Amino acid sequence: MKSKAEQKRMFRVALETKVQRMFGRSIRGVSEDQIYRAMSQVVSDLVKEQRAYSRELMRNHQGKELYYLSMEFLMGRALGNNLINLGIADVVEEVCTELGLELRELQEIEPDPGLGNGGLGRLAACFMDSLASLGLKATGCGIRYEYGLFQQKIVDGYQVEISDPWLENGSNWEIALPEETEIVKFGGFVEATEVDGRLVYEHKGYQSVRAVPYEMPIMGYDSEVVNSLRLWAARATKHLDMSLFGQGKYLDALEEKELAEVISKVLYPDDNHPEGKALRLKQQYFFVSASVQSIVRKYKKQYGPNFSQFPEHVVIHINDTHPALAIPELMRILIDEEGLDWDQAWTVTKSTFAYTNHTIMEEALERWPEALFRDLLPRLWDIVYEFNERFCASLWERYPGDWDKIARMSIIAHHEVKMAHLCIVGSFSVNGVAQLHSQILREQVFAEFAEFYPEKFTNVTNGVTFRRFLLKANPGLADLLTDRIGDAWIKKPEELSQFLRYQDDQATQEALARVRYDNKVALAKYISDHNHVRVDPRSIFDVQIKRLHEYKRQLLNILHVLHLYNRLLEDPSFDMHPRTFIFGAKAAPGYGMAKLIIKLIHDVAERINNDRTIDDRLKVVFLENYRVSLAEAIIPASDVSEQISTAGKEASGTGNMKFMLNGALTIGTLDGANVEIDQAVGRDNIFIFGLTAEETNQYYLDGTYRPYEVYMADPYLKQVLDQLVNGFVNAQHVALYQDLQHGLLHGWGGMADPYFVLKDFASYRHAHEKINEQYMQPALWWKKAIINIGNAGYFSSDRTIEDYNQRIWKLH
Ligand code: 26W
Repeated sequence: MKSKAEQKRMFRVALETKVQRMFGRSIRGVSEDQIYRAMSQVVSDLVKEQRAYSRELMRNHQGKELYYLSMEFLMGRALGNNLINLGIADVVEEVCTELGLELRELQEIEPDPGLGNGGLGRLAACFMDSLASLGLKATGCGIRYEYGLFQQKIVDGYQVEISDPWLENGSNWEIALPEETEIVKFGGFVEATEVDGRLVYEHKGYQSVRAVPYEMPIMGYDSEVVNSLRLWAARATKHLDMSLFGQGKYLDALEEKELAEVISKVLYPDDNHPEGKALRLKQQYFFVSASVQSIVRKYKKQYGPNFSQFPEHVVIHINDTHPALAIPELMRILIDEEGLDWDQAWTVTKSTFAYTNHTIMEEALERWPEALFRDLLPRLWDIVYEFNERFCASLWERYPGDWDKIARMSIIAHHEVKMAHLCIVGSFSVNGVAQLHSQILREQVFAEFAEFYPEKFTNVTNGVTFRRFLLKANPGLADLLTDRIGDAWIKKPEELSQFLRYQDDQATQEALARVRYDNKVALAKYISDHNHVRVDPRSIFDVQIKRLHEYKRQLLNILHVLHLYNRLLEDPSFDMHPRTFIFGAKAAPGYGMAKLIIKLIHDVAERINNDRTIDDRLKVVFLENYRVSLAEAIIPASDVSEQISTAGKEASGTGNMKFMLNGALTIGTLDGANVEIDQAVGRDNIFIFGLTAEETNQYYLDGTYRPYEVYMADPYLKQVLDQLVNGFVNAQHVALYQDLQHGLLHGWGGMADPYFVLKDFASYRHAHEKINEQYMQPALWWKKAIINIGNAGYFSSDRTIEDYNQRIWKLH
């Protein structure tokens, strides 16, 4: 181990040399952007050295390996994380200071790769961190989108989407591996011929696309294992180009190239709502086919062509149904290319895949039209068809004559392929992401499958990485924890419970309050710079950051804010600690209601923030372009975490865990992982309100919910709903929220207020009154904050990965 002084000297020399070699100038003559580029190169060189070392160690590794297939990996910025994992964060910080630079500012230069929409993509990224930190061999497989999730601009209160060319200036964090290119085939037709008494299938007339892998090394914390995130980029096949060129069809060749490369061009910006477009299906098959081909290739190289051992060396995890085509793709390769018969291939396949479901929202369950599927993937269609025939036959044996049941469970029905059914039948394990969610899967959404395959169904509660969301995002709190309980918590999350000893210790409470205050000052500055609104760091920072979706109920939050404003205006004796409500959310570009709610938040903010009569006691801030790096800045500065989805709808939530870990108190429904947070901290340390999942489900079944009656019976609620349409929130455009209000009160043909905003309003209001009272008692509030931090250990993704490994993957 080198001394710190020596490490500093070496890093400084490496950086100065890199600047000279990249830009032909000395470090004094280059811009901050150039220094960032040089520094990321130096750091990525160190990471790659570690990776080479790790690969040497692993060369003769015979154990099982995990492949985590996901259409989304929302990694966030790499520089800071890698500095922490290399153990040189403070060395580099000091070198920067010597050079008159701010490391924090340099980090801000890195584009935040937004290769995901929300929770599902961020979970995959947390898993990559934990897998490497726990020393488990794993590869993430996904798509190298040229454009990540759109960047959000707010113009006159409306969301405007701007493209996100995150690779524009190149990335130092990836390694191109063109020599490991795979070919993916689309379209065409299948010819079956008999050879030596057995059918041989040949795929003809297809178009092929090259899949080129780019690997991002994933370092763990204090671990020798460096894993990879393998992202596939689509490229035109060369020979096709050349033949057209030869015929003088220059433009046709270019068009061909564009058509191929469009596959990995852009991430679909829909969360919980599938786009039934051919391009999306192409994306799915593209990355899945390339991944499975390369997995099989690597297996054969290491273990030879005997596939009976395949499941002992390989487990493939399917992150929601998006990579489901991996199942028939493995069948195809084993049968068509490796010469196995159906039964042999099926024995291997059904022991290889595990599937996680991430949502019960009906509209999010993927289904592909038969015609589209068949035309684009003719060989896979045959396989899925056969697969379904055999599955239905086994259902028939178990439920003879029950045609309705068989039709409901069938993989292909009404000319659609149901991807969730394909996953359940083709995997050895199916799991939900929180206790309640897994229970709903077993008892409702997939009840008939759980009866047929009881042994497949299980739960693994989500978790988050403490390295990024505490150590990196909140160094003040990390230092305080380490000072009190040592630093074992960084690798052993259960150690956080030691902090519970300090719950009544005044000095610790005050230290925690100071850390929070400093973080709030920093966020207040960000808000002042970006929103031109002054917020008081002594006010309660009450935060809701997540995708905008009706079921997540940002609407409930903003209606309640409007209610507080009414109280401040009308009741001079209304006793309220000053509050700052902070929102961050992107809406899917095609989701009109979500976009209208963003506009509503801005209209309410405009009115409240400009009202001098309320003495700055209430502020509303919408932070533009919510993304991972912004989450890292907001969460450590939050006092209250809003987790207020309609009970039964949020599969888990992971933001809730990040806030708890940083000592914010949750106001939430008994939904998703909130249920388990409630169990962990106890009802005194969380603000629970609203209908339960059982109650909302009962209403859905019996149809007795009457929001209009709730509205008529609650004058506070009636007031805010009336203000939506009487010009109070937007005097210029009085009709803007008429449809929204009508939908809540009467519905639009379907159910009125299907997310129970009105029904839960009163109990939400009361929960907020409790927050107000308790915040004004610091000894009580900070004790609760410590109890939240001390009980957060269970919600580490290290624990989640250990659960997956014990119950499902069985990696050695
Ligand atoms: C194809 C359209 C589409 C896109 C994304 C359908 C469904 C999705 C995801 C399943 C949505 C998602 O991100 N789900 C979230 O997953 C998190 C990680 O498990 C959970 O914490 C969230 O509750 C869940 O909404």
